[in-house]
Amino acid sequence: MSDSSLSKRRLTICVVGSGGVGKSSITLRYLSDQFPEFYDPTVEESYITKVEYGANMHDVEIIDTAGQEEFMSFRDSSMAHGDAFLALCAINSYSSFVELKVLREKVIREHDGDTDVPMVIVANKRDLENCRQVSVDDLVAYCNQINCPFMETSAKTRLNVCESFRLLLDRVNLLKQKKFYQSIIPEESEDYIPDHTEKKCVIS
Ligand SMILES: Nc1nc2c(ncn2[C@@H]2O[C@H](COP(=O)(O)OP(=O)(O)OP(=O)(O)O)[C@@H](O)[C@H]2O)c(=O)[nH]1
Ligand SMILES: [Mg+2]
Repeated sequence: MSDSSLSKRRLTICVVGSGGVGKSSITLRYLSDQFPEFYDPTVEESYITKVEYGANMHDVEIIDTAGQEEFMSFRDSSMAHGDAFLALCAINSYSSFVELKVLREKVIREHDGDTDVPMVIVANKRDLENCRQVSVDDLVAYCNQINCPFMETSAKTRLNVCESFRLLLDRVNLLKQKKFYQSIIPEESEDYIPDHTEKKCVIS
């Protein structure tokens, strides 16, 4: 896969979702392979890292946003500046799934109605299967409806943590290519070849 459509400038990834779904845990697991058992609500944390993608290293900023109500103003300003979004819910919390849908709409509004803003839906805490409230069917139906890939993860066991960030970079790359081709070949043109290769969803 070509990495040429990942921009040379820094890519900003926002990790969003309601309070306690595991945004900080998945970020720390990805960046330093740590898992904090305790819960310390985040105001906002930002990390700069380099990520290998394709043949090159890319500068990436990861913003671990707030989920708690009292810190929402920080989150909203970060959402407006994010290039790509890991949108989390936790499989043991149906309300976090409902909140995720609201958050996605908010991200789209912040990006001038662009439904192609790069996003991966992440259903975290997969290790808590016995307490599951969000079914795979619910997730598949929603992600097919919004044409967005998803993964089930566990920050605790490491399941699919790196893979979900990687999937988001793939998504950034794919959507940039799509926008580029749409800009040079209008959809009504007979030469336009729709991309049917997009993955609709990914099940762990
Ligand atoms: N069992 C299990 N617990 C998890 C997992 N991910 C996070 N947790 C726990 O869930 C709690 C909240 O995790 P955080 O990562 O702080 O959640 P957050 O989304 O950053 O919360 P806010 O910053 O308040 O929005 C902590 O006690 C974590 O240890 C997971 O995959 N499995
Ligand atoms: Mg946090």
